[in-house]
Amino acid sequence: MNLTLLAAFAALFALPAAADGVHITDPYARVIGPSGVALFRILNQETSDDTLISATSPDAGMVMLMNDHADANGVMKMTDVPDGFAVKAGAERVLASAADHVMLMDLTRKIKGGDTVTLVLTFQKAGDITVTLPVDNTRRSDSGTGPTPYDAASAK
Ligand SMILES: [Cu+2]
Repeated sequence: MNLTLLAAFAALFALPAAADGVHITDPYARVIGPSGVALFRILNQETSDDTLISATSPDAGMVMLMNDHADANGVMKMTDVPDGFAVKAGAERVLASAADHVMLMDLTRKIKGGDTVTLVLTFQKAGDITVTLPVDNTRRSDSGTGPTPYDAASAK
């Protein structure tokens, strides 16, 4: 049995009956040339904390969890987040363009507004959630609470 399976079994046995999954709401992406940014809300309806630990995409050569923030001199910096995005039990985390985001690099094809990109989000406990994100290069608002046709959730 590999580690992923072990983790899956451990998660299964740890899940209380009332657990209702991890939800991704109102996901969307913006692209500029060969890179893009993916934004969405993470709603953790489980009774234990979870963390988005990594992401991959068939549409990008590299995907990174990143954070924009001001450094000690007030200069905006973008750094990767090796520990991932933690979401407390029952809580919601909003990825926003000037803060937490998922960065798509080395896009594998020409992507324009109106297209969609696919992201596979890997959570420590909830496992993989595949999300289809509409590309909207003009949108600047944060992801809303949904429902939208692009919402996704962890497997039950
Ligand atoms: Cu970035």
